[in-house]
Amino acid sequence: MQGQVYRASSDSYIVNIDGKSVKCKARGILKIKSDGICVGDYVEVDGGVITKVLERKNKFVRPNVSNVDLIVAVISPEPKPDYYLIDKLYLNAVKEDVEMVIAVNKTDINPMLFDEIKKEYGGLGINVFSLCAQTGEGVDYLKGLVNGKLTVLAGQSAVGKTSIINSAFSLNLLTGSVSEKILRGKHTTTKSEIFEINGVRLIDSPGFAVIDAMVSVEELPDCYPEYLKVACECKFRGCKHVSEPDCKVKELVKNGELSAQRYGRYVEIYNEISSRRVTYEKN
Ligand SMILES: Nc1nc2c(ncn2[C@@H]2O[C@H](COP(=O)(O)OP(=O)(O)OP(=O)(O)O)[C@@H](O)[C@H]2O)c(=O)[nH]1
Ligand SMILES: [Mg+2]
Ligand SMILES: [Zn+2]
Repeated sequence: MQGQVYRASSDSYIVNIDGKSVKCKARGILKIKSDGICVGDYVEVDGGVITKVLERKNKFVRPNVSNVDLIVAVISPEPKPDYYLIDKLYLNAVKEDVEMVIAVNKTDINPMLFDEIKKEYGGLGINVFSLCAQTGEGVDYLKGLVNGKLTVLAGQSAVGKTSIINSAFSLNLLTGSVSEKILRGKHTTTKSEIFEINGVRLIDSPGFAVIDAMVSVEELPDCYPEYLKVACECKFRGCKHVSEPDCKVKELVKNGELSAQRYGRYVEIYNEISSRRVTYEKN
């Protein structure tokens, strides 16, 4: 029999087989493998034991899920958005060829954040929309958007991922609080899980504060659609838009046509990946 993993813990799995939740164990060898079994995996089940993970169409490390059709990056005014995190989430989505949209939650706290995010990411063709899990505003729009697509809500802790799922499905899952003192979220959700009602399938996932860019230095520039579009006008083929002369990207950043902030983060991510590669080579 085949099914899809809806929930995974260290020694057992909930597999959806023909619409029914079946508690399964897994073959030892599958658990030891570094990429193991994750939520979203299609698996072969034999007598309550997962014997095989079928080929994945995509796979992410943060959040640790596979076979998704859409990523909803959830951000909020409190905790403040971490633009590096959004950039990296997006470049991983581009790398895995999965669509990403941005949901700006908690509009009751600061309705202005939406405009800021729209300005930074809307031009890339990313759908940016606002939402308020507290009042339910925008939740129906989200449900329409994700209909028929396995969708993961991803982002920092305490931005309201679980609250959105509670609002969308009238559930009462445990939510955390935004730490008053430092406005940094505590980690409330500890495991990814697929929730499904009437064809809408949302994955709740644990918040994260850091995320690895799953790309090499060579691949990085191509994961920025706005740079890819103009790279043919750079003097050098394969220009990385960092230290090369006569670079179109740098020119457009300078004259304000491309975001200087996003470019600054690009260079940081570029340096981060470059130094990571050196470390790998040393080991
Ligand atoms: N004011 C306001 N608070 C919200 C809204 N959505 C969520 N919150 C609050 O934000 C806090 C964190 O919400 P969670 O849903 O637990 O956040 P999370 O993203 O699931 O966090 P992790 O599970 O730790 O990753 C809770 O106190 C929620 O009540 C909103 O739209 N407005
Ligand atoms: Mg949560
Ligand atoms: Zn260039």
